[in-house]
Amino acid sequence: MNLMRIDILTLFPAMFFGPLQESLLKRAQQRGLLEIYLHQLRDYAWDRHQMTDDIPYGGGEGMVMKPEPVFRAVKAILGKDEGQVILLTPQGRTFDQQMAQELAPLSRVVFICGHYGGFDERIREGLQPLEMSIGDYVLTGGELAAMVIIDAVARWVPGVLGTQESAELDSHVGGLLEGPAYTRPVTYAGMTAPEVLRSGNHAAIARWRRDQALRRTWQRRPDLLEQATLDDKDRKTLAELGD
Ligand code: 6GU
Repeated sequence: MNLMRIDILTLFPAMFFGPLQESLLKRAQQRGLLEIYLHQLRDYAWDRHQMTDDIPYGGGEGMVMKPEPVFRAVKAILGKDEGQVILLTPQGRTFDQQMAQELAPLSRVVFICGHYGGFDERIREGLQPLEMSIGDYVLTGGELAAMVIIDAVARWVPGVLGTQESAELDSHVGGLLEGPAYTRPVTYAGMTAPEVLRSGNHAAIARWRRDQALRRTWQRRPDLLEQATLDDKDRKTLAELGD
């Protein structure tokens, strides 16, 4: 079985309490598929004031995360074990679905969340972490980014999703957005669910869904079509959309 152990180093462990203890991530931990440990970075700051940040050499705005507490913490967390260290920073590689699937098979990951004006550069030199961002906007710290990444990765740890949920069919998997979905009743407020979905013709349903996914992607995220795997029928659908 592929158990994933995640350690999170942060000044604000309480930020994680809600998201990690509900829904899918809660169930994954209860089933033993995922182990998540929170570590208070301040516990590894040994000076009298337990300082984790300090003013930047050369002057300027913002405080810089000090190296010693981070190195001590990572050493204590990993011991002799191997683990992928991930540094959350707006300067990192932008996280996407492919990265989520690549991280899922790892057995140990350590997330380092920073605040203030960034990390002392020696943290990068010494730990050689993977640096990750979740998008082109600035957050107050790495915590929310770590939660987003953990959630997206956990869905790909075998056994985490139930049979009701299928990771493969979701938006962004296979490079397309999902098309529209319907449930009962057949007609609501004069709007009727498509006949084909109620036809029982599985081949026709699959083709309709594929065409709708192509249409939605073409309308909303045409950039994704350049990377998507398309066959001749898909290209025919797209050609008709362009007419
Ligand atoms: Cl990982 N950190 C911060 N502070 N802001 C971000 C981010 C990370 N990703 C996007 N914005």
